[in-house]
Amino acid sequence: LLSGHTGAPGNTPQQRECPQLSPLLVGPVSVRLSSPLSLEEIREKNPSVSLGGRYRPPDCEPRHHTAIVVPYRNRPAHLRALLYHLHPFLQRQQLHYGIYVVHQAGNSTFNRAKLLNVGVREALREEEWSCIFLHDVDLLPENDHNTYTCHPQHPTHLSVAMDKFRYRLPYSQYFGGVSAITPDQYLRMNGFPNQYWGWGGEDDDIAARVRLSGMKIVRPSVAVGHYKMIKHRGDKGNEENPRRFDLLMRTRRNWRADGLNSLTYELLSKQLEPLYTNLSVDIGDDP
Ligand code: UDH
Ligand code: NGS
Repeated sequence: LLSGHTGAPGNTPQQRECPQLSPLLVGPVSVRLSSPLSLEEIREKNPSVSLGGRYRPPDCEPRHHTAIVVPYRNRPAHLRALLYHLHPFLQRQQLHYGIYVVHQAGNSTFNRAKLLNVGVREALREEEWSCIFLHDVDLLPENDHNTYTCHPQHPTHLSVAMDKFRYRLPYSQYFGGVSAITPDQYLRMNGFPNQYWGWGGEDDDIAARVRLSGMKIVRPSVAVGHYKMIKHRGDKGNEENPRRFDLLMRTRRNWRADGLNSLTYELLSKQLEPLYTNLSVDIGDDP
């Protein structure tokens, strides 16, 4: 009786699948680098977003289930700008999505890749996301044809044309900013390194893992992959990591041993905020 019925009881039975190309897309948009609104006002502008920053298109069955994972500490104004911009952007793409902010608790040296590992694991604990986005808090997509979905075989790098790099790749293997993987791809590359404390190199390590595990990086066109970065200074607690070059020379030897299979952390809290899920986590410190 229930087979084939995907909606919850009481919903209109058996909705039509969303179209391949959303009719709501507008193409290039101009982006505000700071949100004029408070979190409360952003919430009021996004009445269809449910607790924890989740959303499903109201009148079609979504083809894609995307979790956005944001590594985070002490950037409240950037987070507001991102939420202000990203919620409507993702809704225009007719995705089922959720936004997870992974907050590094305490004052230990920042570790972006380890926070991303935590975010992926915790997001997958909650829902069967088909695609996971790794999203810096200060990057705002400028064209909604840059779809927040995954390639079935290969990890995707989305932020191919950032304003600060004069709208092109800074170097051909660049994988920083915004990228995306499926759960299978994530397992295959043993996740991300846990050992990059401080700024730099972790994104290059992740790109190397993609190749070492037999995959390649796919990208949208430069015309569509435009991002604005909110300008800021280097963060306290995220100084340049002097060990990054040594670590990068060892990726080939280390990637099978350091990653998802060696990840340890303590989840301090999980808060379902109106516009995002806040994971506060103790990831330890640079040994
Ligand atoms: N992040 C935080 N808080 C921090 C540090 C980093 O939230 O204190 C997150 C945030 O999502 C950010 C991402 O980690 O977008 C990457 O941070 P980043 O400082 O490596 O990169 P970003 O592109 O800045 O924001 C680069 C300018 C600093 C370069 C200095 C080294 N020469
Ligand atoms: C490379 C870094 C990457 C960084 C990229 C862009 O040199 O982590 O620059 O940096 N790799 C190493 O340091 C080994 S940016 O211009 O955004 O500051 O993402």
